[in-house]
Amino acid sequence: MKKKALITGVTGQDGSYLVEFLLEKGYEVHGIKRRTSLFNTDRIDHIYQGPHETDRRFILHHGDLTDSSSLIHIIEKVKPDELYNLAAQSHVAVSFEEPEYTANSDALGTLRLLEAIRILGLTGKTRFYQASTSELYGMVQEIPQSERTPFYPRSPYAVAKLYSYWIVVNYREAYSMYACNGILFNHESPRRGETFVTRKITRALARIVLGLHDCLYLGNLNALRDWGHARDYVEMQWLMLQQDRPEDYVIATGEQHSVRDFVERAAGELGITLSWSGQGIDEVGTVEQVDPAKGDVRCRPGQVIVRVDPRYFRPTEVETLLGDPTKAKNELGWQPRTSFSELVAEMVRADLEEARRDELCQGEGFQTFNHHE
Ligand code: NDP
Ligand code: GDR
Repeated sequence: MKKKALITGVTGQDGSYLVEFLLEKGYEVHGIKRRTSLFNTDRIDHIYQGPHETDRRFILHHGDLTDSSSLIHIIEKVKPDELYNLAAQSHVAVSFEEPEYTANSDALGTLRLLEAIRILGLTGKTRFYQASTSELYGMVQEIPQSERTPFYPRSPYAVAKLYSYWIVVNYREAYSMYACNGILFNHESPRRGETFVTRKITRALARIVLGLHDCLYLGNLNALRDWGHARDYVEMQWLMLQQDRPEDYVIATGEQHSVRDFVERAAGELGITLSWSGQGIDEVGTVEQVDPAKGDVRCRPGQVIVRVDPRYFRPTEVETLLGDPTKAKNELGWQPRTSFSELVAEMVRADLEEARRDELCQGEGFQTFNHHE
């Protein structure tokens, strides 16, 4: 019998890599996608199987974390062996603007799924993975952060995720469910949403190099993050559900870089050496040198291509995150495969390709749109 997995957030960055991974492992994969007025399946279109195909192993259902009835119906129909809860309003800055919706989906959504499993009598069958986050550490209490580090959330997003973390622990203890938290540190890829800082940087710089855009506006350049590759991290999500006992694990690289480092590295990939001047909100990044060996770079030395815009500052910031993945290394055999420089290079390559496509379209008289929020 094929194992069945159900993924919430299947249209997101992690969801798309996890589907690929589970299909490769021979699973029948079900995904919950929410209704939107435009298609939201860009990241999974390459593996989509239409309702009229035979032997479908990837099936999508309409549902929403804020709607218990949809969740109960889908879980009853699928009766999954494994349920991965990846859906969330996942943008920290947006959670300050939409705190109630964030709590509804990111906190109560998890409760709804756990209750559905319980109501349907599946506590002994369905293993549950919760997408917990390094944002739980917020104002960090120790460096690096491990499974034993106390939490101090600093955003409505992180507070909602804190509820989910504890309700998973509670259902595990109260009902003997196989339920666990993956406390994942930031992970990125060419499929990262365009408004998270890494993708915003690689996308904007690729366009600046081709002369399609002038300047990249960022918030806190000093924030420190532990960035890994999403493709590596989804494998750990699966492994956490294959153990004898359910436990919570930190997944991180154990290496830290600032937002400024990320900008410099991405610029370097594109053939630009940047220099920084000014302080605080007046800090700017200027093109110092252009490497002709990198091909067609259309910026010139002296051009300011990075500026700080306080609109991207958060009311409460998480200044520094650095994970200690020792437990996952010892118990799950975790070893990140992609280095920081490989991650940046892969993202830059993909965004340069996209920018070139836009350039071609513009050359043919088509309009392209370019949001950098
Ligand atoms: P994305 O933002 O790329 O994807 C989020 C997914 O959730 C999308 O499929 C989105 O649908 C869906 N979604 C949002 N709201 C609802 C809702 N109310 N009902 C149903 N589906 C909904 O996130 P990532 O893939 O990057 O992250 C996956 C999970 O891991 C998230 O829970 C995130 O909070 C958490 N996390 C992420 C980390 C990271 O660095 N990426 C680190 C630690 C935790 P749509 O496509 O329609 O928007
Ligand atoms: P984060 O990711 O908040 O860590 O949450 P994000 O990429 O949004 O921010 C990382 C850091 O960069 C700083 N920053 C900016 N951020 C954005 N988005 N835009 C900017 O212009 C900008 N300038 C500076 C931020 O202030 C922050 O310090 C991500 C999400 O995927 C969460 O869902 C997940 O839980 C955590 O990672 C781990």
